[in-house]
Amino acid sequence: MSHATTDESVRALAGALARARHIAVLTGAGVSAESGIRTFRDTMEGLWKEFDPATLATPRAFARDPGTVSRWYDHRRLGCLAAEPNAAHNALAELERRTLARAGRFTLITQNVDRLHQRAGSRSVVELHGSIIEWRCTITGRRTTPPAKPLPAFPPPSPFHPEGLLRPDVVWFGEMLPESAVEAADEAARACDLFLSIGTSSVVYPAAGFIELAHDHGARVAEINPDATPLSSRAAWTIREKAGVALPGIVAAMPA
Ligand code: BV8
Repeated sequence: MSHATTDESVRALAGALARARHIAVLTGAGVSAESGIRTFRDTMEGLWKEFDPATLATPRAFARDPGTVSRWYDHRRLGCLAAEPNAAHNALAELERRTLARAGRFTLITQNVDRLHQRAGSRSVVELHGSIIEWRCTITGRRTTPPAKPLPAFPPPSPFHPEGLLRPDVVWFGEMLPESAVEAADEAARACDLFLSIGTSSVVYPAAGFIELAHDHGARVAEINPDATPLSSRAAWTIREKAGVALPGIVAAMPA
């Protein structure tokens, strides 16, 4: 991997993006950081200092203390609803439009649960870890989109079943990912010729595995992240920049 300067990497990546047959993107919490949504790293250092993962983002935690867990998730849900897509989300939506306009393929795979990609206009969003904006009944599995105000009670009773509760429609640690999302991500990682890994610490699986899968199937990988990750070595380009700075610059550097 060359130690090109950021400008050289941005120009080279912009050229590759303009020519790619199929672009796949994996985003993590770093893409929403500039919208004011704390990343898992921050949240972990923050909230997880008092709590460990097992007390917040697992089915066992919810079963043991549904009030605390649903209160935390409702707090985060309201934060996501109050946030706005940032320049990174908008640049990815623009990149998708340009790729489709030249009959290329574009797949946006996200680990984020905040739905900001969709609000920025991205069309092909594969949500590996579900969505915090929707909640579902613990008995019937039926979904609802609560209004943009605090839930009325904790834990929230389900409107669909007398013994049910509402839980966030996210994938907790230890839970399977939605099969359709895994299939779509797997197909895109195998088929793409260019894979962008943006704003993820690349430690959670199977999500991070799609970076390796794309690389092993001959795609060129670009990593856009201020910090290195355990998968940085797979990247042909590493752009050590914030996503909200790097992505608009890359789109602007693309040949018209
Ligand atoms: C599964 C939704 C299989 C919920 C999330 C041991 C015990 C138990 C499980 C495991 C284990 N070992 C491995 C596992 C599997 C486990 C796992 O991978 N654990 C890790 C911690 C080791 N995975 C699972 O459990 C998955 N399920 O494997 O099931 C199974 C099940 C049943 C039976 C048989 C098999 C489910 C994982 C999904 C968990 N849910 N989110 C919620 O939101 O509360 S994970 C959550 O954290 C995110 O979605 C994301 O995936 C993950 C990491 O977060 P990131 O997005 O990467 O963000 P992070 O904060 O970590 O990093 C931010 C990055 O951005 C940093 O690199 C930073 O430098 C950068 N950054 C910061 N600012 C910017 C920036 N970049 C750009 N611009 C900026 N401005």
